[in-house]
Amino acid sequence: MLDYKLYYWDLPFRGNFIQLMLEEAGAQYERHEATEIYPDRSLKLHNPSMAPPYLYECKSKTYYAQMPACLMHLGREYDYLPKRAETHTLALKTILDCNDILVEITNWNGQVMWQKNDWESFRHSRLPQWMQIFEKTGLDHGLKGGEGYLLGSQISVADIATTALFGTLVYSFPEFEDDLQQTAPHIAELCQRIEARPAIKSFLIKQREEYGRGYCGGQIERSLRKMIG
Ligand SMILES: N[C@@H](CCC(=O)N[C@@H](CS)C(=O)NCC(=O)O)C(=O)O
Repeated sequence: MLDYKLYYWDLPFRGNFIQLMLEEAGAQYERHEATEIYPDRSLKLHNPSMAPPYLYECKSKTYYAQMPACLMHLGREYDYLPKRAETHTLALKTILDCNDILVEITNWNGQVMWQKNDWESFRHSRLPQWMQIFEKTGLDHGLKGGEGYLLGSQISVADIATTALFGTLVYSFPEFEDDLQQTAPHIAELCQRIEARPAIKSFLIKQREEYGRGYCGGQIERSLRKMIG
């Protein structure tokens, strides 16, 4: 029986946060084209939303949107939320941090194309600062070489989100591999460890055959590639 339908574009970007969680949890799901909902049906849904990803839960016949809300929902459904108040709140904070980074790296969701000076300042100042935040968070909660997770001894949605962010970034733009390794070595290792989990690994192999190194698509991906290249 089908558990979920995910409506998103043929790209990893925000969709992978949800897809990695669904794969990790062993959920039965289908991926649908975002255009089946967006833009014409968005406002007609019960629980309307502005933009993909949309997640349809079959058992409750409910649509959800906003990537962090979808991921928190799946975290609750599949028991991937930390139990303590601090780490539970930090799980949401981590997903929101990831979503902020997606907004920043795409220059406010592609509203403006990157200019060299702004890009250099983002890549060499702001992005490393974000990486340090993740590294320090992991170290504060017991992440060590080869063991532990971002928020403690158990895997949570925060690890899925961190991997969907940095794992995808490094795969789509191998130029970032050294940046992450130098600035946040424990996060680099964590992403590799999460990507090696059996369900996630086989999903990523298939996805990467299909999409290659595609990231967020459109003019903004071309602008990003121009800056990095
Ligand atoms: N805050 C939303 C952002 C949604 C968003 O920007 N979606 C992109 C794809 S990743 C889109 O298709 N946007 C079209 C639009 O905003 O009209 C979320 O986290 O889900």
